[in-house]
Amino acid sequence: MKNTLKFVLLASSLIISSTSTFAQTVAAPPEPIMPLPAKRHLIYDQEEMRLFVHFGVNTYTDMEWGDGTENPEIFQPTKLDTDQWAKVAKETGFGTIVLTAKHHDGFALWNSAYTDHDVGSSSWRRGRGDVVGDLEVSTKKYDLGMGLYLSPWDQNADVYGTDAYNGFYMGQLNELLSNYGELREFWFDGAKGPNVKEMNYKFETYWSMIRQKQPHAVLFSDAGPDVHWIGNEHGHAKPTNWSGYNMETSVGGPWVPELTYGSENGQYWTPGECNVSIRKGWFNHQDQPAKTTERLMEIYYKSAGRNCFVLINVPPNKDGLFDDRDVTALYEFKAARDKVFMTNFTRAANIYPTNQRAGDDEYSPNKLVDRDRESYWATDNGIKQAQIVFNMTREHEFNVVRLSEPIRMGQRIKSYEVEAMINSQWTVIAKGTTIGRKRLHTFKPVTTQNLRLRILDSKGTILLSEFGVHYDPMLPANYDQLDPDSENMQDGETHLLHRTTDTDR
Ligand code: FUL
Repeated sequence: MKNTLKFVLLASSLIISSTSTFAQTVAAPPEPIMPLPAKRHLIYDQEEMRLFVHFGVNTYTDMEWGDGTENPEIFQPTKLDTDQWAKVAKETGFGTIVLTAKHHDGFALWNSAYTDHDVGSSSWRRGRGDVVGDLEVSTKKYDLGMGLYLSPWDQNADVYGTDAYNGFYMGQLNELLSNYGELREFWFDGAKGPNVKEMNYKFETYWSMIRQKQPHAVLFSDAGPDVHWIGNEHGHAKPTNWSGYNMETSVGGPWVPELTYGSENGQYWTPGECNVSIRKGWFNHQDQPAKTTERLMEIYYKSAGRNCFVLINVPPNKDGLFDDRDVTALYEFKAARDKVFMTNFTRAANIYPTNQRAGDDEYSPNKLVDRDRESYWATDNGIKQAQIVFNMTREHEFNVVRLSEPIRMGQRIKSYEVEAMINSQWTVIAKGTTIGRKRLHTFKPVTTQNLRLRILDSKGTILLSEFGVHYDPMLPANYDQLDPDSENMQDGETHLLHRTTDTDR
């Protein structure tokens, strides 16, 4: 109430004191809507994509899951060059590298005081090798973040299955949290083989420990608390995807709708992360090719383009290097993204909204095309339906629409349609139920000069930060049929959770 009054007074004093030529209205800023992201989420939001690296004894046994009986001596990455990983990651658009410091076999890629199943027990670098330490230096050199995966399931630890394992796990966690600088992500994998001892993990305590030491690390698991698994390993989210979450599942727990769709009324800000490997497996197997640029673009549209963070895995080979095939695929994928998103045909359009917050320039619809995701167009309080017409300077052909909400103010838009003027008729070319950090729609190419965005429902006052249309020359006409998780599938068909196991090798 006080604020409103203050802004009314401010606005009228500006009008009164201004000379008649510049009457500028100043609107009270819109209120954020709960829940809101933390700074660690906003860091990930800036990056959008992170690079996953699966490396360990499986690289040498050609397995996907080891069993903890491996001889550490087999680990011999004689040409290990984490600078190569970091350079490629930086140049191809990734913000952080997340390394499997320990996979399910329990082999530690740093010299851990809690186990002999580690790099310290290999003759590689005379037992002084430290892959985590090398990666810390390289990520700093290339101005990247670092994240770590510490598998809860450990097939080597004798104490696994007893409460003592919680102490063991936290001991290892503490080594990683204390000795390798700032971390941006911690990955808690829910996988566990069949017929394995029951284990009562103390996840809440692990998470408290990370909060104390690494407040900027997002914590990933099926249940969040910061980022949650999207429920498949194809790198595909569903078109409806809220960042709100109530953590209705547990780590390694059963499928619940929330895992896939989030919750419109979720209490916590816990967006989905889509994880996928550039190859079939997570670890390097020489016979597996890298995914094509078309496949990687499809993944991008269905992950980053559906309000998800993206984690793409690249598996180093036995030498400790990324294979040329994967490196080439990453550069081609980057070039394809740049080509599509470099040109936004609405950039120079004349834009006419049905409502602009108190007529204030701060909330002008031109903010939609300024390439700044911080600035946004806003309506007056309580407006939940609005339209914007974009008159482009000439006709353009395009097949991608891009929208973003300013998510530091919460996620709010519930229903919208994008229309193109075709043969003098407004024709719907895309529609959606959520936007969030980024929403990309793909469709058969359309040629028009005039577009209309209709926001049909929102949880609160409308705020939108980006709107663009683009042309992707590689987009296949039958795009949706290529997607096993497309919106055309019945929900029930996608409810069986599947994690990669060794039988997928
Ligand atoms: C799964 C694991 O079982 C795979 O080995 C891999 O680490 C993948 C990212 O998560 O749950």
